[in-house]
Amino acid sequence: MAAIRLHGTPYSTAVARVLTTLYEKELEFEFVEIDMKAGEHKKESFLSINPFGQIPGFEDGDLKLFESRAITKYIAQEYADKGTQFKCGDSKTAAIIGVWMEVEAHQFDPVASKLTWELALKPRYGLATDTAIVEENEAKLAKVLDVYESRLAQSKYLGCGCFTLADLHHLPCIHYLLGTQAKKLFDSRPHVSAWVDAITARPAWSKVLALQKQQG
Ligand SMILES: N[C@@H](CCC(=O)N[C@@H](CS)C(=O)NCC(=O)O)C(=O)O
Repeated sequence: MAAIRLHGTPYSTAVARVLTTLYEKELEFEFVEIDMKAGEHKKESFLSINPFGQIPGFEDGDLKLFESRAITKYIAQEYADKGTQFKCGDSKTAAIIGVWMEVEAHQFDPVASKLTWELALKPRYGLATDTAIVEENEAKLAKVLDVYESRLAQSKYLGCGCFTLADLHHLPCIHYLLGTQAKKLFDSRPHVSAWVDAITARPAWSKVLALQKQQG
């Protein structure tokens, strides 16, 4: 059994965030597919990893973790000498990277996740999109992306001049939204658009997409 085990489905945005990090770090790991339709994430064996019954669940030897962003931070620290470094500069730069990780979690994700659900996932499940929710959240996302546009006019990536977790954490929702009408919000902002091109071109992200395809 591999020391690192990631439980989930690669289609989940939270799981894809962790998968991308593992691929960026070039780590060996076992992917344990969780059948959510069968309610496997609510069964005792999985609840011993994540008591909230949500994917991802993560194990590294005796260590059990949940919450995707806490897992990616652990991987980046524990395996600092492997693969992508995810950092540049001094402690002040690290603090700025930290700010943009919080921005992703508290400004971008709540809005992007609602749009992902309404525009990308509901249609897949044959559910009707709520246009009022879409309108409200597209307006909110536009405001968030205006801030990103000014930031990215000064810095190639959000936290600093190199790719870090602050950028990586955005990938799964951005990927879903690029397949929807919300794509226009990214395309219409030149610096945001160049940043989206740079982060979605990462080989680690292609590996996540390949795993999604493989799982059907
Ligand atoms: N904040 C959590 C969110 C985890 C989450 O919402 N997972 C979803 C899939 S993306 C899930 O397990 N949903 C099923 C449920 O809540 O029962 C993280 O980042 O890990």
